Amino acid sequence: MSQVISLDSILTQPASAADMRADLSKGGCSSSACGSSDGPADMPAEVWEKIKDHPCYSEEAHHYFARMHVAVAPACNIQCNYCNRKYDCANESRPGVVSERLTPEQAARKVVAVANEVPQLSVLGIAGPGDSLFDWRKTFKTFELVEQHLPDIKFCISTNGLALPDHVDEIAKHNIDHVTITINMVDPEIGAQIYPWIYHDGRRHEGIEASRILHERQMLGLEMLTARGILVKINSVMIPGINDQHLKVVNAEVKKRGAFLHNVMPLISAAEHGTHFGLVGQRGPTPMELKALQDDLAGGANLMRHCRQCRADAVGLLGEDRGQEFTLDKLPEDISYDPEKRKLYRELVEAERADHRKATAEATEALAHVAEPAAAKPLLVAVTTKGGGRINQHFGHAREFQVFEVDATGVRFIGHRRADNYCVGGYGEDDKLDVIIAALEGVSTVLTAKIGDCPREALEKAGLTVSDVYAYEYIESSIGAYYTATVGTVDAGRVSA
Ligand code: CLF
Ligand code: SF4
Repeated sequence: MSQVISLDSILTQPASAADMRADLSKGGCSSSACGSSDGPADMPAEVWEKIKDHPCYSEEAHHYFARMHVAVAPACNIQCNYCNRKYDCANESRPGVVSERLTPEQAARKVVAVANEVPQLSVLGIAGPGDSLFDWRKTFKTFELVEQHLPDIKFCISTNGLALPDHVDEIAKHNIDHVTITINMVDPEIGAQIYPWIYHDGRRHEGIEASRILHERQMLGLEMLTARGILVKINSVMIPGINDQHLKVVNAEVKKRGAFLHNVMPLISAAEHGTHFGLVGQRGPTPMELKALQDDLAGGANLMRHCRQCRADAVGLLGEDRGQEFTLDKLPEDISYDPEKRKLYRELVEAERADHRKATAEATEALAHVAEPAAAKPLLVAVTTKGGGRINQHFGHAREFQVFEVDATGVRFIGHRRADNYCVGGYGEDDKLDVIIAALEGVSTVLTAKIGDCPREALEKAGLTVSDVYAYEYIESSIGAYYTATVGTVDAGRVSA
């Protein structure tokens, strides 16, 4: 077992650079692995350079780097059936969440304040609360102000794509290397079930005509961006019975046009959100339905599986929510940027990542020698983590589980399970455990840093294996070691399909 070295020391202490280095040298960082599907060996160096610190574009980076969103662009030019205009753009935010609206000047001040306090911050995203490119003046003004203060932050935007072809030059001018387009269909007949209207060329369009225009503009915008080498991620909302099977066609079409990643997100729909889909009872997919579709998409455009459907005012690592620490009323009067802590954090992360990758490679090599029974199915293993790629979170503090698939070919990250997606009833402790057990459908094992006797017994009674012997180890090598030690002995009743 390795000792914990932790980037935690940087993140939790107002330590001097010298203190941080001393802490690192005490280290003892050892093995385990990173489950990143694509690393520096899988792509041209210039592409890796663009994504290596982007928590959404690199699965590996999401263990170490944070993003923040600023809500500067309130206007929108379309209507999605999963959106309620009272809240923020549901194409890039959890539905039903409203953020603090900011002017570009307020946003720039907030970004500097967050950069001083959160050394993991690597990306500033503008994703609404309406459409970042329909409200383009405020979006580009914000980037212009931020780039004067923070030369070492990446810019990212998310858009529905309708106005995109008009702004590709401006996107390139501001060095926005990452653009997300939400594309839910390439067939306007399906689109008509998702979009009741759009506003384009000075007038409102409805029905199939609206979806046809949206589709053509989305494809044109995608082609224009990829022609300039800008990395494009496609978000698609999976809506069972409407576009779930169709997303295979979407995946093929966006791959053909050079999309870098495809992120299939589950529809989150509830009557209290006041959306059309919520009110008519349109359900979202179950975790296993989402996984089945993602498995079907293997071999197409590369999939992003670690999206957390962020809050609209998200600040922090994906899945973490520090937005409330940085509301306007809490920002200091005088803010000037101090790059030192961020610089040091990046140096330490580089070393940690190299160690993590080495451990992953060793774990994969060890798995290749496992005497796996011929009929063995991959196992799904859930872990609790608060970042850094380690099993370093107490079960009782976990608001989500990261889920990995393991077999003799390796350990693969396949997604996360948020217990709160299932929170529809009262919340006694027992209710919470029931919710968690339901969220872990298909999972056979939970690896955690620590767990009390009561939840351990409840999970075991539900057929799950629970272990804390890999506490503070890297995730992937722990799962590899667990698999090597137990293959062939896991209860087939909880083995995933
Ligand atoms: Fe924000 Fe989106 Fe940029 Fe990331 S989020 S604008 S690409 S910096 Fe990321 Fe959040 Fe998923 Fe979006 S986890 S909802 S994919
Ligand atoms: Fe809502 Fe975003 Fe759709 Fe506009 S693009 S209607 S803000 S979900």
